Amino acid sequence: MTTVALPSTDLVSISVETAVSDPRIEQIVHKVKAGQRLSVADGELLYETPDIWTVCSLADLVRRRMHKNIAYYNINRHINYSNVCALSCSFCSFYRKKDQDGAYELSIDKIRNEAISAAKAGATELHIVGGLHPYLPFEYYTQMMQVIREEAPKLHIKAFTAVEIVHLARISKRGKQKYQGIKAVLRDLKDAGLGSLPGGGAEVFDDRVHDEAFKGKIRAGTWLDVHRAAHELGLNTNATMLYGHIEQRADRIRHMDILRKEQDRALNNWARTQNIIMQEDDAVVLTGPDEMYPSNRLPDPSDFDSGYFQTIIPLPFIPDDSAIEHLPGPTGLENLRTLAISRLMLDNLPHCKAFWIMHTIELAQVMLQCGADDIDGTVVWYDITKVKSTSTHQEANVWDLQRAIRQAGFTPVERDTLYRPIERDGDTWQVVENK
Ligand code: V47
Repeated sequence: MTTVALPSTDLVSISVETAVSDPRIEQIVHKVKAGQRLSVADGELLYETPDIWTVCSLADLVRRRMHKNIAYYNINRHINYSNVCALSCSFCSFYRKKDQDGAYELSIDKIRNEAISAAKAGATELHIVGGLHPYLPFEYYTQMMQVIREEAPKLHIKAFTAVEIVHLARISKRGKQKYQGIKAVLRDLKDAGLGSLPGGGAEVFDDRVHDEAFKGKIRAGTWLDVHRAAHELGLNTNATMLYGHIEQRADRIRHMDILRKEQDRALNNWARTQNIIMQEDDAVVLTGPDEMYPSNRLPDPSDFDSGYFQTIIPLPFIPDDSAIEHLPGPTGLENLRTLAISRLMLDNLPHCKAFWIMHTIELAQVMLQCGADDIDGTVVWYDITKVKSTSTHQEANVWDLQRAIRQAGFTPVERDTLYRPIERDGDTWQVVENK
C-alpha cells in the first residue's frame, strides 16, 4: 500500500471513538483507524451488521480526515438536451421514442441561450447529458460545446456519460479500433470545450443485472474504457452506482471494488509522471490518519495533468414511472448505509457526493454526517428523475444549500467542477488557487 506525497496544507489530527455493538466489525474499525484498505468481505460485512451507526461514524471519521469541517456545493445548471433514446432501460423514466408524446430535442440556439442565462446567473458549471438520439449528427454535439465556449467561456462543461461517448464514437465513425475511436471522440469534444465527464450510466457493474435491467447498454468494461481514455487525455471524471433495484448488496461491493482498482491505475499513472516510485497498480489510500501523509492527501486538480475519478455518487433507484416501478426503491437507512460504505470502500476517491435531487435535501444533509462532503448544486431544471416533484423545475437556491450544510455542522464552501474553492461577489466569481 502506498501513501502519496501531495502539496501541503495544514493537517488537523482527528480522533473519533466509536462504541461498537457488533464484535464482528471490530477488525474493520481497527483497519479504518489505521488507514488500511477494506476487503470485499469487509464491505459485505458492513452491509450485514446491525450496527449501522458504527458504519456511519467510520465514514464520518474518514470524511473529516479528508475534508475537515468543509462541505461543498456548487452553482450549476443541468441541461438534458434530448430524451429520445435508442435504449429502453427498465429503471429509466426519462427516455422516449422518437415519435412518442413528450419526446424532445433542444436546438443549438436553445442551448446557446441556456448557457448565456446560466453565465449571467453566476453558474460555474453546465452538466449536460441526454439519451442516445438515433438521428442527431456528431456535429450537433461538437457545435453544442463550441457555442457554449463562445458565449460563456468561463463555464465548465461537464457532459456526456460513457454510453453517450460510445454512441458518438459509433455515429462519427471515428477510428476502427474501439478504444481509439472513443479517445478520438473525446479529443474532438475536448478541443470543442468539454471539461470533464459526469459519472452517470455506470449503473451496477454486473452482467446479470445488466442483462435484466439495462440490456443493450455498454457493459462495465466499456464504461471503464471511456473513463480511462478520458483520464489519459487529462479529463477528470466522476463515478456513480445506481442501486436499490434488482441488484444484490454484494453486487454493489463488487462495483466499488472495480472502481477502486481503476482509480488505483489512474493515480499510479499520475504518480509515474511525477517520478514518484510505485509498484505496478499499487493501492493508493487517501482516507488514512493524518500521520500517513507527509503532506496533503488529496490530489490538487491544478497540478494534475492526467485525470482521475473525483467523486463517487451513489444514486438510489427512484421507481416512479419506470418499467420496474412496482419495486419499492431503497429505504432511508439503506441509502445512508450505502453512502457510508461507498466512502469507506472507495478509499482512493477524494470526494463522496450526496446528490440532493435524488435523496432530498433533508437526507443529503444527514449524509454529510455519514461520509458525504458534497451535496451538488443549484441544478434548476432536471428531467432524469423526480422525487417529491412533478415538474422538471427542481431548484435549490444557494441559501438552501448553505443552510443545510451549516445545520449539519459544516462550513459551506462553493466549489467549481474540479473541487477548487470559488470566491464570489454576486454573479462574478473566480477560482481560489492553492486552497
Ligand atoms: O446515468 C436513471 C441514473 C444517472 C434513474 O457526475 C437513475 O456530478 C435513479 O449520473 N433512479 C444520471 N437513478 C445522474 C448522474 C449524476 C447526477 C448528479 C451528478 C453527477 C456528476 C452525475 O441517473 C443516469 C442513471 O445512472 N438514473 N434513472 C432512476 N430511476
